[in-house]
Amino acid sequence: MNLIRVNRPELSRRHFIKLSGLSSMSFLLGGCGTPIFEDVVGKLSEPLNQKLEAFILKPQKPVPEFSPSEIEPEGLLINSFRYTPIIDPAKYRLIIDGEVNNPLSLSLAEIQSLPLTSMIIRHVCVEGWAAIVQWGGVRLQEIVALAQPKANIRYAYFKSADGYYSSWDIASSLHPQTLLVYQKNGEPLPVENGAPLRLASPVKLGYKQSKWVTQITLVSQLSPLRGYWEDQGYEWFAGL
Ligand SMILES: Nc1nc2c(c(=O)[nH]1)N[C@H]1C(S)=C(S)[C@@H](COP(=O)(O)O)O[C@H]1N2
Ligand SMILES: [Mo]
Repeated sequence: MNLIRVNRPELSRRHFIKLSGLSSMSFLLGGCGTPIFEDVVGKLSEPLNQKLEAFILKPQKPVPEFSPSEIEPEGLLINSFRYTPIIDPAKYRLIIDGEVNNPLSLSLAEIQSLPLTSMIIRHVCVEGWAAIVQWGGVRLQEIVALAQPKANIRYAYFKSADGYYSSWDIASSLHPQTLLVYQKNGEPLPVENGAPLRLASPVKLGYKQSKWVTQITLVSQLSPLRGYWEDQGYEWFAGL
């Protein structure tokens, strides 16, 4: 496996682009000639690359966020289908593999050296509750670009330490507010909420927001297994 070491303490954008060997933009332009973007941005009438260029230069519409006073500190209920896995942060690695040129195995320190993004969004669980939460972490698009995905990737699989799994369309995965987070409401992410690293995004329902993520696999095809709840009849796209 061709591992890269992310430089500490700081990985600048420029360095990041150099490391990944291509800019995120060229990656997107090269990687998006696939129907999944039609699913998300509507039927493409213009030539594909022109449309995609516009799509990237005017990135996916940001979801409006809430103000700090609207955070509901007690609102986020713990919802785990099984046990809470205890992960030693010092030994933790996030694997990024699949149809990529540069498979990665990142430590928590490496992930935390990437630019920190914070957002206040509503978490919505299909079981009938919601909560406004502040999340802090790294944009998933940064990490995906570091792995240098092949041009045909269309889906991301997320594997969790408790046996949970889910899959996302690539457009939602690359949304600027789709984060891998290690902070909740300004504090280190509690273990029950998915520490050391979980997904958080305002574009998907709660069951898509995998906790204790240990592996992200980028693929061009979905396998018959699409997600823990999804395989029991819950909607796969589960957009908000
Ligand atoms: N690994 C894992 N991730 C998971 C779950 C789970 O059981 N295991 N539950 C999902 C569901 S249904 C919801 S609503 C949210 C709940 O997140 P929370 O427990 O931090 O509130 O996590 C999602 N991610
Ligand atoms: Mo949920």
